[in-house]
Amino acid sequence: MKDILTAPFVQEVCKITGNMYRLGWDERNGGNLSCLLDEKEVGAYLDTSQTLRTFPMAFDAGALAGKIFIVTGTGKYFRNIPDNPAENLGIIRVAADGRSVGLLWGYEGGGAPTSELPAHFRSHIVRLEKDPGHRVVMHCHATNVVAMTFIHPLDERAFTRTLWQMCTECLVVFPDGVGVLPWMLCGNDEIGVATAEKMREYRLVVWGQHGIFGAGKNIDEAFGLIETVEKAAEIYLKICRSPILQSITDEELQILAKAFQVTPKEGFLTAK
Ligand code: 2HA
Ligand code: ZN
Repeated sequence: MKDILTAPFVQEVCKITGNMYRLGWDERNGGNLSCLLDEKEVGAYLDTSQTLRTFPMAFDAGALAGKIFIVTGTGKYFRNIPDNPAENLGIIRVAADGRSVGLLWGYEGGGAPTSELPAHFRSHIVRLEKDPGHRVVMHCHATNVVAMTFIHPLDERAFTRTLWQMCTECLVVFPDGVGVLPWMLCGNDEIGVATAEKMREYRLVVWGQHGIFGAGKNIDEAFGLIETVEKAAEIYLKICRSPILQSITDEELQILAKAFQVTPKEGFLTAK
């Protein structure tokens, strides 16, 4: 068996969570991440038949039965993950009945998976239906995105249009737009259900006055979506109190979509 701490999937999570902390998006225990792993790849590092502990789940994750994920721990700090992955991360497998997860590695010292596991697992289920290559769900408290949810209408079309108008790249990076939920209590299955419902249409879901979720085929993709929205939100906050002399018009956004061969979310741009 190879040393699990040298596994690319552990090192990649360490690297990204450390970066997200340094970006200021994951203060204290803010944020969580889960990544679907390949069983064969994990098998080079761990005996995947060996369950160390079991965590019950309050929802049915049967659609993910047998699947293995690396998941950040509840109450753990992104800041501490790179120096101590074994305490702050866990590798878990969903039980055959979808009602519990078994621990294969990590959460040393009595830890458990993130409190947002319902939002993660329910989002994985929905995104895998859309795209078999889907792997990653990531949540953080991206500062400017959270700030924007205080002063911008939370209507998805309006929110997405504003973001698209802030930087030329935005429409190309997230042509599907951004789903938005109003403030809700977090850490439970209700917000998990609501988030996954949005994930049917969007790979990005903003939680009003809280943060953002991103989903993708890999960590780069999920992170890239979030950092692009965060950049656009930052520009919005810099300019929103100033007279606007010029912006990107819907016609220009249509030209952009055509040039980059992306399909903007239907109805989000005014028809030509
Ligand atoms: O894991 O960010 O939404 C802490 C949180 C809860
Ligand atoms: Zn959060």
